[in-house]
Amino acid sequence: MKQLYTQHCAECHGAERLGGMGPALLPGNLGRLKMEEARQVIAEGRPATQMPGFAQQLSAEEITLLADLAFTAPEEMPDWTLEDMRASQLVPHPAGSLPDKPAFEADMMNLFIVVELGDNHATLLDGDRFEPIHRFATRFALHGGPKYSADGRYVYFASRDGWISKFDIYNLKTVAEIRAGINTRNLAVSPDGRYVLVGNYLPHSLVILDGRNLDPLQVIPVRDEEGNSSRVSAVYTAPPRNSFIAALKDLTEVWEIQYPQATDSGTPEFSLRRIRLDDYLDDFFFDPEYRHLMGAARNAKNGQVVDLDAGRKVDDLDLDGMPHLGSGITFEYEGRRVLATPHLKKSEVSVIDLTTWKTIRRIETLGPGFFMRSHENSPYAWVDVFFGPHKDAMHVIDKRSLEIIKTLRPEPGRTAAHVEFTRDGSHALVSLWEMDGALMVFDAKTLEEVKRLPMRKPSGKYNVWNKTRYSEGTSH
Ligand code: DHE
Repeated sequence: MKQLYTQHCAECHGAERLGGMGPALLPGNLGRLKMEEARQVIAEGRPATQMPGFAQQLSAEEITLLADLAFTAPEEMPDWTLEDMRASQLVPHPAGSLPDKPAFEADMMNLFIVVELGDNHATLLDGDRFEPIHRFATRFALHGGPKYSADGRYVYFASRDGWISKFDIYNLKTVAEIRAGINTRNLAVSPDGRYVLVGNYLPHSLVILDGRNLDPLQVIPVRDEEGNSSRVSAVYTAPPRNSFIAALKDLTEVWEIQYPQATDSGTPEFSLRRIRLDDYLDDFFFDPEYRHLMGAARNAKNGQVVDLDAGRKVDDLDLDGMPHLGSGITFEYEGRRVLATPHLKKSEVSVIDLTTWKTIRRIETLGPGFFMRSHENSPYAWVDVFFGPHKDAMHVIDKRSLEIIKTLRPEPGRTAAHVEFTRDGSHALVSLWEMDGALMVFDAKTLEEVKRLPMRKPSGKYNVWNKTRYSEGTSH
């Protein structure tokens, strides 16, 4: 098998499967690619990429062997050092070299980035007219929400392969890129744009980049005091705390990484604070003050609430259905603030009181969901049904009654998923999550579809205003 790989694949995917011109062929790097799809890609190639088909050269058995390899973990944990990162770095437009004015006219705060997973592109969309402004190539298999700089000028993307890209929206150009890991979870950007934190599965590390040209500043190996290492589940920025928070998959700790203040000079010093817990805290949400984390471990029965100031767990949480991070929203319900989240393994939306930490409602859905969204100006929250026979359904929940008031089926039989509102909350944008899919625009009051733009498997979409203002109805 090794010989087959070396002969046919290594030139583009790297001798150790860590990637090169083509993506890394390691478990986890290939997104939701299934075994059967992997076989098909090897046999027939991947349209719109350099990946050729090998059906003429390889037998079905050999194709299966190679596909198997892509789902097999490497024997030794590969490393990815600061030197490797530096060698990968591309800075076609160094900070300060491009005009500080937008090259086009639009409400710069009502733009959307729409990620099109189908052919690894992103579309910049005018959120007033619902017209594309620009479409550009991204790295393979982006995952997690792209993050904006506070002024909305730059957007940072992370790919599962570890590529971090910085795109200048004013000038419609990718200005810097670096490979910060071999298998990356996501990134976070400090509100002042000075630092980018990247969380990796492979190697077990956190990487701090300079926000300007993505120069790598520091690698933090993720280990406990006994030397046990861990994958990073996700990293987030916590603006009021001047820190990043990292969720760890294999250690019962949460990490807070404090960055230096803007007035500091010289080499920046990042301090690491370990919050030790009794159980794993894989996925979590912040409360609006960024004081508490609420999370569930992937295998645990109960979630836990962690007080970041006190540095300890303060309560248990009835959260057992595996929420997908980035899907929780908060809103006022009967005078109290609640959190609502769908689950990847349960057909329900949980609504949790953020004062008592009790689950106050379980809203039954037609299947497990991935993404939930709302907006301050809308009485409704939208949640998809990503899995199962009802993947074409999108529930609309009234935030005042916590009842599903309508179930939309924009294209029967085809996946409808991931919602994001316009800046003013007047419209909700939904993905028809298919190769020959579309971005569907709904009037958020009448719930009628008003426009459809063809797109290649559009996944997440991100409104500049809602993201940079930390709207309560969207992911941060
Ligand atoms: Fe995601 C966000 C974890 C599978 C699409 N996903 C996130 C975040 C985490 C996460 C921690 C928040 C990071 C952020 O936004 O910065 N996702 C996981 C998993 O652990 C899981 C279940 C397994 C895995 O393979 O990683 C998983 N996610 C998926 C998918 O299969 C999806 C549907 C398709 C894909 O891209 O691979 C998917 N995840 C997304 C998207 C976001 C995301 C589109 C950003 C949501 C947002 O609106 O902010």
